[in-house]
Amino acid sequence: MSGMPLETRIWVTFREGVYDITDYIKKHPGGEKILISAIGGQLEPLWTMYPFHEHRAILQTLEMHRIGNLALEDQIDDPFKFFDDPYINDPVMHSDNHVVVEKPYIGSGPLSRLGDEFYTPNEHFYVRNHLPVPQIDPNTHTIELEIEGTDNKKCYTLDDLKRMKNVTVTAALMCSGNRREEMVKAVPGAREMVANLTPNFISNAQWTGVPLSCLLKDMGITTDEKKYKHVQFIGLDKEVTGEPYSASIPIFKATDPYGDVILAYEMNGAPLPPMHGFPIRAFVPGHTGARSVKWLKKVLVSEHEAPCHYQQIDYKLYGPNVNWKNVDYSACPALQMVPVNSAVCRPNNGDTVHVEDGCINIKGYAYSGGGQKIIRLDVTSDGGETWHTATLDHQDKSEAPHHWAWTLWSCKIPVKKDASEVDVWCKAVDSSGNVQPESFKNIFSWKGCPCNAYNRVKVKLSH
Ligand SMILES: Nc1nc2c(c(=O)[nH]1)N[C@H]1C(S)=C(S)[C@@H](COP(=O)(O)O)O[C@H]1N2
Ligand SMILES: [Mo]
Repeated sequence: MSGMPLETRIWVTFREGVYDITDYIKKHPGGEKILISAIGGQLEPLWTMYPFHEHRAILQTLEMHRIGNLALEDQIDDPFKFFDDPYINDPVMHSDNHVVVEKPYIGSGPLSRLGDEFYTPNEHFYVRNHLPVPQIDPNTHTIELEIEGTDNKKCYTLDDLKRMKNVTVTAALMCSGNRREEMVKAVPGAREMVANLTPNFISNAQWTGVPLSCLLKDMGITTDEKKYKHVQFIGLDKEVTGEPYSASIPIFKATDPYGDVILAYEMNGAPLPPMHGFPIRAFVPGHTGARSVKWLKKVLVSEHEAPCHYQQIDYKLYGPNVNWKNVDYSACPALQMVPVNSAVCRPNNGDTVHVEDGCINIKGYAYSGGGQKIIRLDVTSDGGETWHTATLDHQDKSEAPHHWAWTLWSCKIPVKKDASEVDVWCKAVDSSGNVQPESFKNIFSWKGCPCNAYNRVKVKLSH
């Protein structure tokens, strides 16, 4: 038709369906990655890499864009059979783990167990992958340091790094989406998210490695640095586009000798396990988990933040009014230091607890980012009418603002004589006086982080 603008429409197929995704692309949570193998083609190779797409909410979204079906002679029984599973070599994790997503692996030790040990055993430490685990030969692996746009480059083997002075840092690591499940449940109409994480996406360990501040100082980058504002970490796991997982932190954190950022090769005294970044990862205490890049290949001192989707789009601080229709990604900062948080580890939601002397026992964890220390943990069993101060059972002795570990706590709280169930809430206070918000409603974020409202568990009582 003359006078009508020519427009390219983008169609893809999935199983027997044909879909027009043109209008959907800008809303796609994974960004334009969807274009790479999808233009006029099948979604199956893309979804072999990102199999969590076969999720009810996503299939429903896809159905809204169906424009027809393939001709019978073009339909294939199992279109997936032509594509190899890129996760085939991923390590097998502990069978007790609570698995939220199989591929890429998102799983953790059971919540009740996590709160039992100050140092989380490596096999129960939570894992949050976005891509297949890369296979790396430690004997030939090198780590590059580079100042962007200059010839100032250094290259180290693992042995080179292990010969340098190392430090051991006691620190928790928490995923940006920890406790997201509660946020999604608490907010009516919240969009279902793919990884609805339970409160066990935090763990605590001893990390050994080389201080990044020393390596940077060797390259002339110190706490006085003015030109370069960010340090990017680039991993070896890659998207279908070939783009590696990357993240960045502000230069002040990287150069600060007290910031304790390390290139870590040991976790709880053992070589870093494959799932946690073997043979070496960046470890950024006090910041959200996403910045501690695993399977580290390169450290890039730059004027810019990492280009990665997980720095630019996900794991950002969005207001409750922001959604996919009105979002301005560049206006919202990346999540770095994380706010004060806590959760009950025992009993779990729905458990039956025995009442002794009119009381029940509760235990859990508390943690605050940015080097803050937990100074108090409050528990209530009557909706906040009366609060009880928990005992801080295990806490690292380092002081704020260089306190990186979680705190384990316990509390004996009274319950009503005739009650058959009780709601237990907990909230932590950190060394800068910050306290968790009461509800998720006013802190809702469409990307599901951070999730730090009071933790609430409902338990049945046996008298
Ligand atoms: N290379 C790489 N680094 C990564 C990730 C990843 O997928 N690839 N995930 C990040 C996220 S979101 C988190 S929460 C932590 C999880 O570290 P862990 O699996 O060792 O607990 O690693 C971060 N570093
Ligand atoms: Mo994460």
